[in-house]
Amino acid sequence: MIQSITTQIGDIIRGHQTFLVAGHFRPDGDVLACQIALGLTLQTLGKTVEVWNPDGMSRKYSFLPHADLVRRPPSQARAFDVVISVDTATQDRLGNIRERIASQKILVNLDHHASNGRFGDINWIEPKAAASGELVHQLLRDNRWPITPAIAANLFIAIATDTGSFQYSNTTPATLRTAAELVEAGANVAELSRQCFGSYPLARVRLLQLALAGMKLAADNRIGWLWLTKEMYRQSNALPEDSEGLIDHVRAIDSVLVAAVFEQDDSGNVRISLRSKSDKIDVNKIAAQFGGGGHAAAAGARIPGEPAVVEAAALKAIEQAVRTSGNSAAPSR
Ligand SMILES: [Mn+2]
Repeated sequence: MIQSITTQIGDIIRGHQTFLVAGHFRPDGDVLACQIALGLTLQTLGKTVEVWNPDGMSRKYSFLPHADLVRRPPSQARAFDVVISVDTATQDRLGNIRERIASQKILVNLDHHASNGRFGDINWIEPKAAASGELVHQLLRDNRWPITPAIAANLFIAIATDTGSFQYSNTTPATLRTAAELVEAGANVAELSRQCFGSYPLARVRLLQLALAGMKLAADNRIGWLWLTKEMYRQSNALPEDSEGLIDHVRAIDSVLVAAVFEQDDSGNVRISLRSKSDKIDVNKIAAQFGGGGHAAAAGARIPGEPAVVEAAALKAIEQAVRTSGNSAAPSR
């Protein structure tokens, strides 16, 4: 009999004692909430567990129940029976975690990015899932492990953030059924939504204000983009984590099919985030041209080079995708 992947991973968990739950740098709601939910589950099962993120817990998601489980990796390397990597498409996105793992017997790779490099010993990659939170929920349900209110709250936020509050095209009937089960298990929709989507720091809005002042449009307003410069962060007193979701303000313009946000990082690369509103434009493919990846509707890349050069190259690729998509221009007021 062929074992289901959730039973396989369940058996690995049942058969070992020490665990690391690892997630990608520049963490979003999905990765952090999945890391906490898996950490809580492993604790309940009596396992010894560490939960590491290269950037630690972000201020934005510190409202998540048991957020204090998420730590930066310690300076001394540690040995684990099992490392579970969650929501992380490529190993390099685990940052300094990799060098802090002295040894591991099994690496479990659990993710929903189509571009995932399948770097685990066991790979459960499900691009149809809107969020890794859907997979974690399925893992718990199939193994009949308890979904406590704290776990439910975390997994609800994992899914709510990766679906833009259940608005993006990745929201399927299965996504909504999972969300319903999480609400039944104790996730408080109004309270969690207020904490997650309705309580931004003023610095984030100031950053948005500065960035929107420099917003640009091309291809009959079908492409919209903005820059987040170091000067804008300085002026607004914003943190890197405050950039999450700013792209949605460009994406939400009626005529825009592809939204982009450019940002210079400390190592001389330009980070580009891409969103597509057309099912004929796959931004994962655009990002892949620059060594990045993600999903059809949301992707990103880190591109070495001068800002103006990278911007020109990226826009050329985006324009090409928009022009060949057959989407006609719908000029905005
Ligand atoms: Mn995700």
